[in-house]
Amino acid sequence: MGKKVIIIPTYNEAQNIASIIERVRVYDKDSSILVVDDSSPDGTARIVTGLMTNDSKISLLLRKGKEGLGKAYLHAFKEVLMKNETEWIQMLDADFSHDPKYLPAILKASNDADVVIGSRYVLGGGTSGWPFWRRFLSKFANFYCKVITGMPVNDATAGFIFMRTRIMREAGLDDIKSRGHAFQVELKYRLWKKGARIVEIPVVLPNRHLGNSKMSKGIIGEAVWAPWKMRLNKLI
Ligand SMILES: Nc1nc2c(ncn2[C@@H]2O[C@H](COP(=O)(O)OP(=O)(O)OP(=O)(O)O)[C@@H](O)[C@H]2O)c(=O)[nH]1
Ligand SMILES: [Mg+2]
Repeated sequence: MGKKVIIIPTYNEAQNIASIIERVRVYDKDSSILVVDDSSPDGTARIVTGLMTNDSKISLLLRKGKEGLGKAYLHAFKEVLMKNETEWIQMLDADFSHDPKYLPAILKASNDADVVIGSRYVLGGGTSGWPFWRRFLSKFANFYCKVITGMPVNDATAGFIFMRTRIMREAGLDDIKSRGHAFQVELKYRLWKKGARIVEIPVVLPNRHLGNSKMSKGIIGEAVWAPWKMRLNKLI
């Protein structure tokens, strides 16, 4: 297998970033790790710079200010794809929702796939410690997405994704305008439309360990409209 890069977007994850990277290294010793930080006021980037002195495969993409998860990822994708040496990209949240213990299973599943999703909504997957409203919202959003887009993915809003860069290059990802959960849907949708073989493996997502949620009414509203926008823009 060629080179892999694990991208970790951060906004105010000073309490999590060192320990999540440490846990990634338990399961994956060789991948590069790229932290994309939107100039978190809590000094997340400073911690990453410190970690870089001991692990030469860690790097930091420091952005000017908070622009949302989607923009941060697109910026990071661009940097990685530009260099043309990476075969796979893994997306991973800093807040311990995406447990690195699943990385070996994801890698195994990638043999016959272009996209591997760590999925809550396949047999054996789920959430733990999520409040009722959050579980409801997530399940509803995924059902809704599947019906409107016709994409055969059970967890379209998942952010725990492993993708082949070859197919990412073809998918016109720079045109994605969505920023929050809708970003995750549109990303998968564009890859699927380019013929990506998508595999879902079960993962259990706990609620974030420490720090504050960035979930907002705006992000939910955007997710409600996103599948329709995709349809109107003739993406569907
Ligand atoms: N660079 C960057 N990272 C972000 C931004 N918003 C969120 N993130 C990071 O993206 C990941 C997912 O964001 P979360 O805040 O956990 O969003 P969520 O999982 O929907 O909600 P909670 O787990 O309830 O907080 C985390 O690692 C965040 O630090 C942003 O605007 N810029
Ligand atoms: Mg989270």
